[in-house]
Amino acid sequence: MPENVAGPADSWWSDAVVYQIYPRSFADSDADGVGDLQGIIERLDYLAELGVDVLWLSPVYPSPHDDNGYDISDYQDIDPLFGTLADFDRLLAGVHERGMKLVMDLVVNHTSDEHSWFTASRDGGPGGPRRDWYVWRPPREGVQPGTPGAEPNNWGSFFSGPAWEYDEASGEYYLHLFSRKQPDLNWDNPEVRQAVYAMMRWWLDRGVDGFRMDVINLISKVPGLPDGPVHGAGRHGDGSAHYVCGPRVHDYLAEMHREVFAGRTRPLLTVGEMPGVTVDEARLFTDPARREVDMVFQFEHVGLDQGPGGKFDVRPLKLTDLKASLGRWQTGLGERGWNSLYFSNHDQPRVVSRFGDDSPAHRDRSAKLIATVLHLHRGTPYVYQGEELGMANAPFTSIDDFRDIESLNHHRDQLALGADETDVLEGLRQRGRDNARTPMQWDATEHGGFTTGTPWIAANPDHKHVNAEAQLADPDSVFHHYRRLIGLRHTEPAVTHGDFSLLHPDHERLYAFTRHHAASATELLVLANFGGDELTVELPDGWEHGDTLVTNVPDPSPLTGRVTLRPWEARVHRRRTA
Ligand code: TEU
Repeated sequence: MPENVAGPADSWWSDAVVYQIYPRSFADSDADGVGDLQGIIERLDYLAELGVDVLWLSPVYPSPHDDNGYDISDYQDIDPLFGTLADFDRLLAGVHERGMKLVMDLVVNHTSDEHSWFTASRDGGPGGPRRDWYVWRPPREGVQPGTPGAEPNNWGSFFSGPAWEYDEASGEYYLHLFSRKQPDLNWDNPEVRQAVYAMMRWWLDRGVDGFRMDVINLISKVPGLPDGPVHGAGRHGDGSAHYVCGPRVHDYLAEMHREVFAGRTRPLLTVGEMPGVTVDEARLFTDPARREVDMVFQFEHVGLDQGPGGKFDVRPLKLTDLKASLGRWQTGLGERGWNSLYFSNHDQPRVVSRFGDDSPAHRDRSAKLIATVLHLHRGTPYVYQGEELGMANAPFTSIDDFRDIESLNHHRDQLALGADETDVLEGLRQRGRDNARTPMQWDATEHGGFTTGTPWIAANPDHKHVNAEAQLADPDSVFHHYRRLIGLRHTEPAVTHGDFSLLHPDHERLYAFTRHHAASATELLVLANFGGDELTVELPDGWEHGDTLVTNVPDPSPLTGRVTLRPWEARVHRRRTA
């Protein structure tokens, strides 16, 4: 590590915990059925009690909400649905008063098609102003424009269908990796980059503490935009090799760092959401000497329980796969890189339903186990709203229960291809993003105390017994388990700095690893029984004198040579190594 660059483990965020708020579903203060900034302000003391250090706010900018705000029509204002800039300033002040920081969601791979940049680009036609701010291309030679197959290449969108939309007025197509209302910006155009940097500086000057950068590794596309391979029966090609971690992405992030962050002395956080990023690439992105981003959100571990048909082709998780994947990232980023640690966010199903057991018998204990395993890894943990309560997937029954464009488009396209609706709905029920977007469950009243109006999406009926009010009052709740884990990260150096070693990698139920921190002569041992039956484990030598830091059962068996773990039991032990 060069002298003048602190290593990741010495940075302020290395022992921080980030809490993600999806404002639309967090707390509604004006009874319109949608969460808002005032609702968040009223819940800041709850977040301070949990002990988190940073809040990450999903987008609250003006938007047509085609993708729930990830389609931005004005980067420097607040959507009236959520409040005003004055409300935002009050929220920021409230966050800072409580010693927390706030990072914004930066969505600049694409804008909304209602952003003034895009309307100027589209309406000005070829050669018009801002035309080159987006990716416009003529139809494929020899095919009738506007008909299937006339798109400039065969790329599919993340949200089903082609990644191109035809503009009849100009006879050209524009690229959209996501919805047709999310046109991709042309990052090869320096005017685009400078406009983004100016906007980012504006938010930093307003006092925000950094950014979570949406699909930031997709901003550089391979020149020529070549076709991708077609997998299976799909008509569209997989263009990912031509835009995931594209040719100039490192140049652009280094330029962004110089133009936006260099010279700012207060602590800031940048995290790049990077679908498809590999460990080797992440080491480059997060190496402090390269001054690109502080950490990345990678997707390897949340793609292990799907088949070749993609995220809705649900397959059972093999724990050995999860252990191998997270272990690869623990050791692969080494001393110079840094991990974001997450299982949940607004795009993922509820982790207690996915990796745990959300039945009444095992829900709380499996939720605590999952949290223990994640928070004892090396990296910065992210808690997604409601995860700290063990909120579970919702009992969606029909397509009318869903709101997410990804799910609605998938349902429409699969049925058009002749798929069985029962199968399609089962995939959506298990993996749909709406599972994470049902209202935050504050109490047992109607709609979980989220709103006194009609919520934009139905609250999970289990809010009657799974809610913040009940858990704040119960010292053995999932909430207080998360609070203890977060507290441990703030007090136990081995949690942040300890070297990671996986134990029993081939065991199909046991998740066990150590964290050794020579500087504090401490070693931690994490044992987790990922299953509904008892499990007996041979302890490594020398742990009989260790102490117990964390447990999710009232009376863990003694630390002798063999330990019996109850169903979904997790424990953390500590011993001195010198
Ligand atoms: O997500 C990008 C992304 O990789 C996920 O959307 C995932 O690919 C998708 O859920 C398909 O499985 C970011 C945001 O987190 C997401 O909410 C937005 O929809 C997307 O970008 C476009 O902005």
